[in-house]
Amino acid sequence: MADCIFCGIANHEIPSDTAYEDDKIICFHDLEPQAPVHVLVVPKKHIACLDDLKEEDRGLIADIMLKIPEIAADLGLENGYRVVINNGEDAFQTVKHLHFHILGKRKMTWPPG
Ligand code: D5M
Repeated sequence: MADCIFCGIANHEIPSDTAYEDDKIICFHDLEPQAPVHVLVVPKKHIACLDDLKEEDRGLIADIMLKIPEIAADLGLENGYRVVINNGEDAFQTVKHLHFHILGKRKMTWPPG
């Protein structure tokens, strides 16, 4: 989608520090890391947020969920990690292209801010 930063990264028009990539998914290090390890797992298909998911996206979302532990293991997150989706305005979603944050290598707190 034009003017979408994450579509630009997925299309290799915008550079990123890529940690993993396949034909459907790209994972890259966050520009504003909130933990010693902070990557974003992004479907290459433009989906703005969870509310826009369609039945046809079921396999894609399953692929992402199954890929996350593999990426976490590759990043050395053997002590655990947090996976976050900021969905919509109240959740402070700033990039309107669905993405899964993986944060690790520090103790997390609960509840989140
Ligand atoms: O999180 C959006 C996240 O995206 C936020 O942590 C900054 C990150 N970001 C924004 N632009 C880039 C680029 N170009 N590379 C890497 N990371 C980026 P949200 O859940 O929408 O608040």
